Amino acid sequence: MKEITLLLIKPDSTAKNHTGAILKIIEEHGYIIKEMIMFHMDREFAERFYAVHKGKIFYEKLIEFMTSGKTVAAILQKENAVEHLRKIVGKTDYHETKPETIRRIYGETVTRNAVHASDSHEHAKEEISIIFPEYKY
Ligand code: 3AN
Repeated sequence: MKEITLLLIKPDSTAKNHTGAILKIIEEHGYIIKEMIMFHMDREFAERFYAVHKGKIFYEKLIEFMTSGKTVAAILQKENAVEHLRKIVGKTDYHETKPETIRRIYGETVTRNAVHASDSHEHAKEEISIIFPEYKY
């Protein structure tokens, strides 16, 4: 079944001009880009997006990083998109991920890990509604 999910290209990647290279990988895997924007998250927005992580040891570092530069957000469509995108993105800590994953190629640290991909249908829907409130399914 065709699904949609959310990809974020994080401030480390946009600052290093990796946006195009990452989107090329995405398109070569057969994803359709349904919507896409580039924006600079302010603190309030980042806190809303990462509300589930509030109180965790890495939270402040995460908010500081996500508000440090521009993010590209894209709604992607493909068969089995949620699970497949997580697979090609790789694990949170890029060190632990397989060599051909996006985080292994473009990530620097566990925080500056190049991209975000929704981890479930429920979260994809929630995250899309924060960034693309007008999006019609
Ligand atoms: P993922 O993006 O792999 O689903 P989440 O949702 O658990 O990971 O965490 C959101 C973001 O928080 C990660 N992409 C990463 O930037 C940061 N993060 C998660 N765990 C850690 C950690 N242990 N140390 C530092 N940053 C972390």
